[in-house]
Amino acid sequence: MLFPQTNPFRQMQDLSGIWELRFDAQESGEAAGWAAGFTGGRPVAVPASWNDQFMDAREVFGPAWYQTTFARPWGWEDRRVWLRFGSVNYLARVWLNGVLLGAHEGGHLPFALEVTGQLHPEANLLVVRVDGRLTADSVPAGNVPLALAEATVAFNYYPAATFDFFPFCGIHRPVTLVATPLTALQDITVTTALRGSTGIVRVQTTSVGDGALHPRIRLAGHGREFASAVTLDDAGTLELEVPEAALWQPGSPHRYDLTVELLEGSTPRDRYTLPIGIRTVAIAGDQLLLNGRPIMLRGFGRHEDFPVIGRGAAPAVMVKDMALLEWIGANSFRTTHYPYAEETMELADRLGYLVIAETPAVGMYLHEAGAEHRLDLCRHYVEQLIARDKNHPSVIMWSLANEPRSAVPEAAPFFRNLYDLAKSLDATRPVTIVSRYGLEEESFDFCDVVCVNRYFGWYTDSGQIDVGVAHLSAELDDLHARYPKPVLLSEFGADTLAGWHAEPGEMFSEEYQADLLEANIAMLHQKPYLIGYHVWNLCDFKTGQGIIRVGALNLKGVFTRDRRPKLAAHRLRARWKTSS
Ligand code: BDP
Repeated sequence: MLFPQTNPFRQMQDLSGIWELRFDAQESGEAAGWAAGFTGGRPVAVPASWNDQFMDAREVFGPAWYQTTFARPWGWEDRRVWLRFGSVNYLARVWLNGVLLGAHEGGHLPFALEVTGQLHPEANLLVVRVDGRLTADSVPAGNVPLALAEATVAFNYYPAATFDFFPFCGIHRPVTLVATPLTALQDITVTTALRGSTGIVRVQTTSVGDGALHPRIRLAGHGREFASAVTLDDAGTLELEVPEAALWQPGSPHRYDLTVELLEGSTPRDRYTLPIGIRTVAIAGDQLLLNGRPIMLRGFGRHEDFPVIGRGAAPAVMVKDMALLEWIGANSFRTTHYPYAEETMELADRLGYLVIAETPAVGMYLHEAGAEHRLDLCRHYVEQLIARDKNHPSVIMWSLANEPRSAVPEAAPFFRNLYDLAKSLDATRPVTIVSRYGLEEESFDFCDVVCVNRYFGWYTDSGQIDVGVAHLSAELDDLHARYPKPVLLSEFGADTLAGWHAEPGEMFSEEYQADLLEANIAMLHQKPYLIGYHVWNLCDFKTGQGIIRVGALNLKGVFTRDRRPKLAAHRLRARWKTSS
């Protein structure tokens, strides 16, 4: 479903605010009729994780029941109406006025439930049951026996997870009531190409309702307007040309407004305006090309994570993180380890950051029961992620997974399946997985880019930056020899306690982190096949409790959790603001 927008044909109402929440430890809520409304709720903010809003709920993962009431907006009685959830982590079941509307599995991706004709003029009761308990066959998984998760004792977290971040849960992104005409645009797919200096914009649309309506497009921007589109095929693909196109790229992220109208004769019945960027992405030999020119990615892995709100969408934090990227001179980030809020993707488009968009398949292990469900879910994530983010010029690559436990024969066919699916849905972008294994990652045989996470000088070669750099250098060369493709160092870094100093640097000091990053970057710039590097992490972030996580935090941020720079941030800035 298209991201909600307001214009003379479309309206929306944001249901964010203070809702009511009741935990259901006995799982008796459904039998007790809570779906039709419950008493004894406590106030809770939506969107936000519930875990840090209370003193008694940090390690409560559900089930929990949310409810709120709303009136039908004026004039909506003859409209097609949807309830759209930006994301709910992890399982959601939704009732409107006591009637079950639907269910959804998986955090971080939106879902919409149609409620046309079901709204009362005044009081409507919306109830959502959220279950954040992860299981062995959920993706990501939780509560996996240690041996199966291939975790070491050091990575044995409470609460148990197969990944290194806190398993926040709740209604994490806005809940929106959306109204469209009965016959409405349902989806728009835009791809762009270049013929010399002429931009080629191709647009496909789908609609719901009366099939007799037809789409018309126009493009406006940079003082010009383009309306003469040609129809390319039976599927109704429209194409228009933009001579001397202003291209989208970091530093000058030019965009055009693409307006799609659904016409009855010549009368518009629906309209949607999408800001688009004209740009191309390609792999050529060992290089990543943006608009035909090699580009080097410098940036970060990140998290949606902030005190109190947990993983909840917070526009001020999104804007702040973009400001940090700008200040430090980064040009890219990966949406580690799940799709980020749609508002963040829009900011990346607007401000000109290159994004590797990742599915929620983090830390997945593949050799146990539940394989079929896991594959179905991962396919669903790939489909939903591409459907959601395909029109963002900022997205230059799809990452199918982060650090799957892929040293098993099932792994390569599993990821081949997902790779083929991603390519069939979007032939315009490279597809990859991010590996902890390197040479043994058989999926690199077919992935377009080799992405590895490496912690020499930290988990191995601890305290010895130079030894770690030499090991990484040799390993990258081996990797490229085995898989002759572009290589991205997708994570490297060191935990660092802000305010802790040592000269010469030693582990956990600000000097050590700064020196480790600098020494690695100097080496990386000598590798002709390297298309970039992402420091782990932009900011410190919350994890489960464990002996390697002081204060239940991963401290590899170059900024603290409250976004203050460590020494490494200043050093990166000095490097990135003056060179590439
Ligand atoms: C990598 C993971 C990342 C962790 C990081 C670390 O991809 O999620 O947070 O290690 O240990 O393996 O800091």
